Amino acid sequence: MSIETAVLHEDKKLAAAEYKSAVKPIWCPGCGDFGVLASFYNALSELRIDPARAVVASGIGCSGRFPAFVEAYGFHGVHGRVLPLATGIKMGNPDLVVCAVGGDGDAFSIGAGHLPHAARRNVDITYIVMDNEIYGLTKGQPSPTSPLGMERKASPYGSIESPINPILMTLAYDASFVARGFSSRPKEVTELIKQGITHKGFAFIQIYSPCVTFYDTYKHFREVTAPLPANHDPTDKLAAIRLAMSEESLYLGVFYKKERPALDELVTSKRQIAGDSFSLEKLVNSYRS
Ligand SMILES: Cc1ncc(C[n+]2csc(CCOP(=O)(O)OP(=O)(O)O)c2C)c(N)n1
Ligand code: SF4
Repeated sequence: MSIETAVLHEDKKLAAAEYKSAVKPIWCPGCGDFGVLASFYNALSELRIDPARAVVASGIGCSGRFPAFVEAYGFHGVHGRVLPLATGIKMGNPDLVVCAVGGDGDAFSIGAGHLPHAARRNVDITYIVMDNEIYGLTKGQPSPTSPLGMERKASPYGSIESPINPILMTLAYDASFVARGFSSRPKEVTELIKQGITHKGFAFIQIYSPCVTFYDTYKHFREVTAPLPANHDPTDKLAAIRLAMSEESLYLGVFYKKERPALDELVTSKRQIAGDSFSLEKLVNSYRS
């Protein structure tokens, strides 16, 4: 997005700590979501985002508590509906920086039907999925990204359902920015979030964020993740697909990035052609009458 309308005036900059709200996270000590939250504060600080011009929306889950911990506007919505919510916020006020956050259950189970549409419409939001490969809040049921054979209390014989590949899926949906990070690599995650926020269009970022209480995968992800090859060209979609399918490593970095008009730009240009002026005030008043 052009974030000009959401940046602090002149040379003003807030420290990362100033994006912390007064609400203290109640996540279990060691939860991967902490790493994502710290990176998020850093990204907002480095981009000099005005907290009064930023909105963080979420669905339900441990990760869904995220907006409460950020000094910005927040909306903790219902399970699986963060993308329609964030789309409405962005289209109602395109000048805002809008981020959607949540877990793999929220994103790929109950909310999965919304993902292709947000991607194909190229809604100018950044969608951060904290993927712990399990339902944390409801105490450890398998999620769509749980690996085959994952044995927990709710899957005593091991998970028997093939996991989805979120990167492959969003590439197929034509998301215009597709990236993956790991919560234990906060500098990289900060960089990905910054790139997602400044990308004009739908930015999808999957971040491995282990659930220490129900499925501690820190060691596993340290072993199996690797940076994308240095010569990867993120405009090459077929290369991105091949890397997303790799069985050698789970690659981290920007798989794909393409510039194409975002939904708010298309709507604005259609309105201009039709001579239809838009303002948030007019929209709100239309519901009052
Ligand atoms: C309509 C509806 N169905 C089911 C639930 C129960 N529920 C709450 S959170 C959740 C899944 C949480 O997993 P995930 O989205 O991966 O987030 P995490 O807690 O792991 O961060 C479920 C099934 C609900 N709140 N609402
Ligand atoms: S249950 Fe898991 S996902 Fe939820 S706060 Fe605890 S460690 Fe994090």
